[in-house]
Amino acid sequence: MTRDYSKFLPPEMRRGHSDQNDPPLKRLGWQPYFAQQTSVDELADTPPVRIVEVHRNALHVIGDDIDELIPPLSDATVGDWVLLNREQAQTSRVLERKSIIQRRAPGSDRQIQLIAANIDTAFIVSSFNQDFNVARLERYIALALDADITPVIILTKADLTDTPQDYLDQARAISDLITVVALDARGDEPREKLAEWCKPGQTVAFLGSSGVGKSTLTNALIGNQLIETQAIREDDAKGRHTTSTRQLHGIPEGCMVLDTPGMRELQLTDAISGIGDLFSDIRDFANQCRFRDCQHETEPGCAVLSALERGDIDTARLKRWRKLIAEEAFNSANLAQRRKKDKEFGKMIRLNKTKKPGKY
Ligand SMILES: Nc1nc2c(ncn2[C@@H]2O[C@H](COP(=O)(O)OP(=O)(O)OP(=O)(O)O)[C@@H](O)[C@H]2O)c(=O)[nH]1
Ligand SMILES: [Mg+2]
Ligand SMILES: [Zn+2]
Repeated sequence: MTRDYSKFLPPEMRRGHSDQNDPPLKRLGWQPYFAQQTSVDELADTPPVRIVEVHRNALHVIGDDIDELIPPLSDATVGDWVLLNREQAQTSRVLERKSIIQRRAPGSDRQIQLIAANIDTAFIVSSFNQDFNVARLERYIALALDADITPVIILTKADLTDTPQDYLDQARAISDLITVVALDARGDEPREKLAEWCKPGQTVAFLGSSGVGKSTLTNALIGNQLIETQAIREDDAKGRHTTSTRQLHGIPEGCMVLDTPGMRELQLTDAISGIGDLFSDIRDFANQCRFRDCQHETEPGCAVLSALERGDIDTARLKRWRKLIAEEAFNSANLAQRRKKDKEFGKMIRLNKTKKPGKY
């Protein structure tokens, strides 16, 4: 059967078809950004499918009336949109990403790990307990901002604390631009409080340490207890790394939700603009330093040190900024070195495909 995909195209590309409310592809997160990369004919030949999970030897893809496993595609990750070639699945085209979340993988090999593609909102989850850590929240936020993804801070286990205000004040002080939501992840609260971001056609992801309630939140949005959750350790409030795969789930609202495994470590790489956006006040001072390569340590004419002396920058915040900048520079330099080496050996640089053009 030949399907009519033109209803998924932006209005100017449609061939006189009327709109339908939340067509299946829209519920999977299909947006004009993807439609504009293709044509009605191409869509008819190679239907769009979304990667909802990456298995060791296969990709689980879902589309309009499609739900199957296909062979792996190089560099494709969960959240990617693929134009599925049914005769030769390996030649299927991965559409250009609207956003990509990536980190430097833990361990010594410094590989880039793709976490998810085409996420609109990153719910950065922590709890009203020992997990709460401003520096860690800032890392996730910088990562999201760098990828042009809206970060939202979610603090779970509001039902278990008697002293929410201190945590809330700290979370709100991170940035005026970022919303902080406090809730009990179980029950109806997530659905009500996260509705603003979970609209039809949107894709949201839960990120954060193990045990903060990412799967509990996903279950709350799905409306059942599909995903396994597990109590945290009582002594240090650490989670037990219950979730081990990144999986996209459709929810009744017509939005896609990504549950992710708790990250032990989030190392930033190629995220300088995200760090700058989060610490824009410090960046603005740094731009006024006399020397372009000012390290803001002892240099004359350092606008950052002057601002610190005047009390315009908080010492702890400056320290966190320095640490992130240094780490990012180290990881990115390492990455650049590896890329160069790869090039010398004439290898394909697989990473190039993962970023939007013009972002290097
Ligand atoms: N009381 C209460 N318990 C919660 C809340 N959110 C999560 N929990 C509990 O915390 C434990 C850990 O929740 P999970 O949803 O498994 O945490 P996770 O972030 O998915 O953890 P990983 O899969 O290990 O990364 C479970 O026992 C949940 O029931 C909350 O808001 N209030
Ligand atoms: Mg989980
Ligand atoms: Zn300086």
